[in-house]
Amino acid sequence: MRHILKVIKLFLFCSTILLSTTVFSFSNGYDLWLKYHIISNVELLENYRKNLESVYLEDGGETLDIIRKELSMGLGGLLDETVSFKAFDTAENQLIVSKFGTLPEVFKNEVKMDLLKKEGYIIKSIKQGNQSYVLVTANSDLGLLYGTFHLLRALKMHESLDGLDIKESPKVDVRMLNHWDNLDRTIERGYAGFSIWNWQTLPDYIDQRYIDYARANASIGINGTALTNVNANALIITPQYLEKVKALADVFRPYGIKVYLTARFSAPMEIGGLSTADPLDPEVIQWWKDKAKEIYKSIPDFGGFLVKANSEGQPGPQNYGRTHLDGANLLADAVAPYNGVVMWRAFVYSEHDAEDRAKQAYTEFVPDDGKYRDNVLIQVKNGPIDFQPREPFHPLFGAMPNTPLMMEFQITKEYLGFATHLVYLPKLFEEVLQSDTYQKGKGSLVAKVVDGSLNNKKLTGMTGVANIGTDINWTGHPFGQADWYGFGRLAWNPYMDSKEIADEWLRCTFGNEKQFLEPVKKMMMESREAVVNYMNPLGLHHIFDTSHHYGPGPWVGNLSRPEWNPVYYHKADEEGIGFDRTKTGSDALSQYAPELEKMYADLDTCPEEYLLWFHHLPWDYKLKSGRTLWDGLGIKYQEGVDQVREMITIWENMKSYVDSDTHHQVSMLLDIQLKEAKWWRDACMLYFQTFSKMDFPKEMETPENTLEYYKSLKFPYAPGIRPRWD
Ligand code: BDP
Repeated sequence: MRHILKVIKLFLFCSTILLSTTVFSFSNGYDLWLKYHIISNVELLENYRKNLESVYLEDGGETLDIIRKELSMGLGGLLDETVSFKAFDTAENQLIVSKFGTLPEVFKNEVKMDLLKKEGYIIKSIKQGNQSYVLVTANSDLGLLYGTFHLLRALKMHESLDGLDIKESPKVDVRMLNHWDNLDRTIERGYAGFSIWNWQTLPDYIDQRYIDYARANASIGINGTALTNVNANALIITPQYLEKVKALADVFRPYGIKVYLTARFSAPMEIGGLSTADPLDPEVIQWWKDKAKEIYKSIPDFGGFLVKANSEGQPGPQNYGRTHLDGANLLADAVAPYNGVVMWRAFVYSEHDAEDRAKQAYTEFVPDDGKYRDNVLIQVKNGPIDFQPREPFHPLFGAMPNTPLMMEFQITKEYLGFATHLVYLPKLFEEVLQSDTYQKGKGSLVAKVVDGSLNNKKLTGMTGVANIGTDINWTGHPFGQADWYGFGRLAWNPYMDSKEIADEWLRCTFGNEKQFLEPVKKMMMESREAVVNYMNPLGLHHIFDTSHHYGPGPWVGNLSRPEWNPVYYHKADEEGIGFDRTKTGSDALSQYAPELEKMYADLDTCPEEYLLWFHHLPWDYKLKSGRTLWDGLGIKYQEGVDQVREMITIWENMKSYVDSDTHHQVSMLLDIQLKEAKWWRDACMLYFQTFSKMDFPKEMETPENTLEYYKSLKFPYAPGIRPRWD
């Protein structure tokens, strides 16, 4: 009877598949890449059902319960069957999920657990007699959870169960998100609603979002979260808030996620009643030790502190004539007894320093290389300025062999079109990670610095400034989810190919239809170059309108701090445009390895995408194409606009593959992107024309408005504006 019912069910399912084109439902996007729809390939479905008749899952604590739930939901949904959890059974094809220690004896010789890190796992298909098994094993519960997510992903991607032989360990230890969330729930540089942390109802009310957040992060291997803005508020480490933080830490723990907090350097004064925050003052030292003790008492696995000090108005050790080293080691000593770490940010520059902003972090940090405590990670942004559409890698990555350096990427799109532009960021992340520092000769990739392999580092980390908010789909733009996803995957393995990540994300989020996957992947992969072209081509940078960074503002030159003015960065004048960072200019190039310095300094070998980053050149300078720099600039801006048009065409053709609401949503966003790409092209080219005094190249469309019009645009309520620091 059961068999007949199964056949009827299968028949009905097949007819639905045959009668309709596959339309993928993104629905409202809340479920991210973790939706479990029935496998659409009928043959494969039958194969999976046959091979996964039941599940043997070892018993255990909370993480094992989470695995059970995920498998019920995942296998249940994908196979459209109720999952049967059973004891180990030699008469059935089973999925075995068990730590190596508790693995049924018959499997112990099948796997080699050596070299598997605590969070690693093995997935293997095994034949024993007439039965076939799929084995997920690890040394820890968390490894099993990661392995389970991997297996479910493989099924969603229609991978074969035959011959599975996967061994995975994360290459980076700390894989975290930084939330720039304020206690009033606004988010600095957040474009997807308000903060998901509801401090008012915590600790008593546990929003389902916290659990779903943890699950989503665990599914991509993220194991840490800094809950609060780097422009920190000391209140977060008062007892009133720590109780709330503890509630979140309790939710995240079984998902393997540790909580970190931003420490305001002046906290001993603001909330501790001391008269100083001098890092060498005995009372201050004791205060931080006591604070750490208090935190670890309620959150025993507290990750540690993230600190922005003496940067953009934040307090720090230099207020007391001390150094970053003094500050970082002070906090490191406080958390060391509990295995906590300190992430000390290298994003520092000062208005009192006339040196090129791109050089200042190096000047501050390199002299102390090797002097930081073992539990300090210096957290370095990917580029020397500030999360621009394209920057060369930060010179610190090639210059501090004796200190662990943590990569900081920005997932939220402060400088890449907010949550309205489709820009696939893993492509940018990959470009940075694959850059060669030449620190130990050719092949000294940034990825090798980050994963510690270049200089044999024990502690490693990668962080991403989150793009998550209360929007129903978490990230505002449906494709913003791919950036969160891709960040997690690259933090796990910084050598992954961004195209492969796009493929995974699309298959897990939308489905496996080839006619959909290929064009949409192409659209994602090209989107990064498009934004560079229509915002900051040929090495231009930081020409955004001031404060909110929404849209172009290359004309801004009236801000009190020189390095907050776009004119500081493009240096356009009657002669030409660009920032001379060679020996004749700021000499920032000398902070890179000699091989790179030579390559970038020489106009014949400097890649054109970094031309104006390193050189100030005349408007009639001849590009490789034979055209003048001025023409080339216009052509690039135009190319960016055309690339967005192409994205629109691709998406238009995808109508039959995506549910109509999501399709429409993305279409509207792409239209905004096109409008803003033109805005960038027209505003920048009209402004630069006031210096070049040359006609636009024939390839460029005529600007839609006047320069005065673009200059008059004001956006006092643009989202994500930083709170005033004074
Ligand atoms: C800049 C942002 C600012 C941040 C700062 C940082 O404009 O809001 O506070 O970076 O990273 O990109 O500290």
